[in-house]
Amino acid sequence: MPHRLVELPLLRRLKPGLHVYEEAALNAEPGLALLDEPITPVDAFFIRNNGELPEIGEERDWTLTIDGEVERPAVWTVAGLRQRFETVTVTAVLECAGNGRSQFSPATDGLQWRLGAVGCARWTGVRLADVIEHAGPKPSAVYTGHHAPDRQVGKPDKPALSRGLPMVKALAPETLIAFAMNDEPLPRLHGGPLRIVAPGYPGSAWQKWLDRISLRPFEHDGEKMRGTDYRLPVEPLRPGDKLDTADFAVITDMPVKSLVTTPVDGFVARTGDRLKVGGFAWSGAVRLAAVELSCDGGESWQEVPLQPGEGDFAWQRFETEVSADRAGPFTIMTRARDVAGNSQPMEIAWNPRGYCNNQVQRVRGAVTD
Ligand SMILES: Nc1nc2c(c(=O)[nH]1)N[C@H]1C(S)=C(S)[C@@H](COP(=O)(O)O)O[C@H]1N2
Ligand SMILES: [Mo]
Repeated sequence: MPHRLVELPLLRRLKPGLHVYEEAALNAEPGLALLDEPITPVDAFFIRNNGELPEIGEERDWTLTIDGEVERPAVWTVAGLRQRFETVTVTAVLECAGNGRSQFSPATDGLQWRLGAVGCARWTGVRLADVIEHAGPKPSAVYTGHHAPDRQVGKPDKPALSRGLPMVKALAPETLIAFAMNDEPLPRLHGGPLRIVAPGYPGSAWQKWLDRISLRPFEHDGEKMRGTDYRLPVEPLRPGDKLDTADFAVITDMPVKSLVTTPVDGFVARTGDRLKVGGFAWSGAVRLAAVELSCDGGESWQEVPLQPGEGDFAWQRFETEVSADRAGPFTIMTRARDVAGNSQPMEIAWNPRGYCNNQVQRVRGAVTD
């Protein structure tokens, strides 16, 4: 039976509010109103698959192998990991590198995500660093390679995705092998029994259904790690420019960004109303400095207080009111800035695969008399 016939009803039951893409692989995202919570509920969290959902048996039969450039290769069960290593919880934003790709002009190949391929959850597991240290990494190890049993649609011998992390991120205290999401066992759709959690890195680095970690003596070259996959040009490129993959670098820390989750596009307010504006801001590695809001097309910006987040990798809430004082179209924009001075651009620099769109969002509505 084609996988999709089984997967689609499951997704509709577990995540009824999501928009499902017409694709062979199962991909779905929520409307922004569903993201109006500090911790994104599982039933509102986007789903991204590069291949078919794998058959996953019982959790007690799941094993994770660590091998490659290590002194002591090992095979772990989920229970074994829990028993041997400290359990930690990290609240972190998970965002697909292709989130917002539909806004690129000219359009690029790839899933035409709107702005909902992002969420913030509590991830619980063991530190990837502890598991690596236990295996005794050799000095030759510079990168991890992550493996999972999912395969490209209709190609049972081709892995769907096998990405990895530079050693410095693999050993960072926030990077986990997670077995729980929002205090529930990690759902199968989100990679249960085990997935990588790499806070601040693009979703592609968060390998789902993790069953093998191989330490590599060079940048991992697994599926979707090569060519221009999940890479940005080092120097800006224009549409039509000749591509040399030597001039591309793997996306690591995601850029600073903000998202208005209330109101949403198409809102209607009455003149004289005080309109509640709320949303979130986040940034991959560099801490947030501020969020500003503009209701006059970017002529003037006003700083909006940021509420504290649940740790360094969670998104931070902002909430304010604006007055709808004149009838007509009304556009709300927010712009986040990090402590290094990077701001969201009004228009994103085009790149050939449509990654990392953090351009200022326009929420368009109307004010009526
Ligand atoms: N095994 C496996 N892991 C994967 C993927 C995949 O296709 N296969 N997709 C990646 C991408 S591109 C993203 S954005 C995130 C999405 O995680 P989610 O489906 O839990 O939201 O998973 C990542 N991990
Ligand atoms: Mo992704």
